[in-house]
Amino acid sequence: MRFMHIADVHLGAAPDHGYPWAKARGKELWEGFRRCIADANEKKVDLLLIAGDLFDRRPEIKELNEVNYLFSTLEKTVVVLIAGNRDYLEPSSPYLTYQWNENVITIFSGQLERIRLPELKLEIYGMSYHHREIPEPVMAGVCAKKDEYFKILLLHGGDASHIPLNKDELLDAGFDYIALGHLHNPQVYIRNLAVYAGAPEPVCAEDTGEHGYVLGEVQRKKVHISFVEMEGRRYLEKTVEVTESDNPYSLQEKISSVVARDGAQNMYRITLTGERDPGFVPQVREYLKCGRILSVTDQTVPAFHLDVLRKKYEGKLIGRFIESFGEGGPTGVTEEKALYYGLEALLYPGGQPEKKPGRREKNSGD
Ligand SMILES: [Mn+2]
Repeated sequence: MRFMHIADVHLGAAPDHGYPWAKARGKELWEGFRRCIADANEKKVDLLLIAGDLFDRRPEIKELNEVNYLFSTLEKTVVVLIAGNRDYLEPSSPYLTYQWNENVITIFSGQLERIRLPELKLEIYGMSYHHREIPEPVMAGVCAKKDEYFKILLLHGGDASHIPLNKDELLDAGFDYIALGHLHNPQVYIRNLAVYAGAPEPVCAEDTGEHGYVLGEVQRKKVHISFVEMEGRRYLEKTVEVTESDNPYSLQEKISSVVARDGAQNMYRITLTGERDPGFVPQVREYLKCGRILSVTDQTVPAFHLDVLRKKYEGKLIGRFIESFGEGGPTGVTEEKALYYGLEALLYPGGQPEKKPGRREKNSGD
C-alpha cells in the first residue's frame, strides 16, 4: 500500500498581499495542489491523506467543485479528508452538505472517528474542527485496537489551542503512522511514526525551507516514508554584508547578485549587516526592486574609528562625548547605539550622505 500525505494547502489564501507578484501567488497554491494530484496518479498511490486546512478559510461551492474535479481525476486513489482550524466546519460551511466523488471519504466528525478500508487492510482515525480551536487534549488515553490492519491517525494541530499532543501518549496509542497538519514547515514529530507534511507550497514569509509532501510505502505493517520536495518558490532569509566602501549602487548590486545566485523566482527577506561608511545610510525601500524582496532590514553600524576620532577631537565636544563612554568604549547594545547616533548627529549634522568620510570632519570641527 502506498500513500501520499499532504496538509495545509491553504487554497484561497493570498500570500504576499500588497506586493507586485501577490496575485499570482494565490493561483500558485492551487497549482501546487494540482501537482500533488498529478503526482498521486503518476506514483499510483492507493491513499491520499489530507491533514486539514486544505482551504485557508470556509470554501466556496465553486472551489469545492474544482477540488472535487481534481479528486475525480485520481485513477486508483482513495482520498481521506479532514477539516482544520482555518477551514473548520462552521454551520454554513458548504463542506457539510457537499456531494463528493465516490473516491473521497470525509472524516468531519468533531470527535475521533474510525473508518475501515478492508480492501487496503487499513484503519484511519481522524477528526475535524467545528470551531476555530480545540484546546482539549482529545488524544489523551486513546488507543487503537490491535489487529492485522494498518492504523493511521489523521490529525490537525499540536499546539495548546489546537489539539495539544503528548509524544509519549502518541507512542503508546498503537498507531502505525500519524499524519499531521498545522505546521507549515515539514518536520518529523516522532521518528518513523508522526510527521507534519507541511504546506506543498509555502504560504507566508515564515514558511522558509523546503515544501512538498510525504510519500509512504507500507509493507507487512512496516512503513517507509520519504519527503518529496515540489514547491515552485521558496521564502529565503539572506544576510548581505555591507562594508565601509559600499555606496547605494554597490549595495544594490550586492543584493541583486544574491537574488540571481539563489533564484529570482524566490521571495527574500534581506538583512544588512556589517560596518558601513558613517555617511551612507541605506534607504531600505530602494532595494525592494532588486527582486521579489519582501523586506530589507538595516542592522549595519557606522564604521567610526573611535581612537582616531578621540585623538582628533581631544578636548572638544566630540572628543568629550566619546570619552564619556569610558576608556573601554560603550558597553551593551543601548550604549553602542547612543554613541553611534550621537556621533552621527555631531559629525553629520545635516544628515547628508558623505562619499569620503573625513572631509566633513575637517570642516565641521567645533
Ligand atoms: Mn492550521
